[in-house]
Amino acid sequence: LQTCSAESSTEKELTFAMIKPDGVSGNYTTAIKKIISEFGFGITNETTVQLDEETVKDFYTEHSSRSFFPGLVRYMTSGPVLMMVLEKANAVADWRALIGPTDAQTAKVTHPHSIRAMCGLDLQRNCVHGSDSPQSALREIAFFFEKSSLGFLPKHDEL
Ligand code: IDP
Repeated sequence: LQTCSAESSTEKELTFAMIKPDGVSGNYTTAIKKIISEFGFGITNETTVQLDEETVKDFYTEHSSRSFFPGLVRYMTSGPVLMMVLEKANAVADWRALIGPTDAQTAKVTHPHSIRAMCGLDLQRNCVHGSDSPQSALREIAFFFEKSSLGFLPKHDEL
């Protein structure tokens, strides 16, 4: 009789990734997807959407009292974004490591091979998003995608 295996680091994990408006309009989607595949992530779901103000305010609610919040909302609604659910062992930490620090200018110095160093512009326009913990990943995936028998379906309007 086989016992249930305990959770191990080889178990697959999901994370939520997004190519932000500057990444999409700067035509970085293909390059970023190539990196995603090269590093062994599967893309289980993806959808391109134009986010509205209300959705962005909800998504970034933890930052609502910060002075950069209005600018963040303007930036995130400035054009379409590509949202993806990524899957692999250690997906959350590995995707965060791959995107690099929040400030793209810092990334260019300290993490020159990171995605934000490659395509980000500054502290705000940093080209990509990644969940910061497994808990955030589940919350963010549930925020944007609906569970269905077919997997996840986008909750927000597809372009
Ligand atoms: P993260 O995206 O690296 O997890 P957070 O601190 O969660 O960073 O911030 C969310 C997003 O808000 C950042 O990715 C960036 O676009 C923007 N942001 C964060 N801090 C600042 C700031 O000080 N000025 C302008 N924009 C900021």
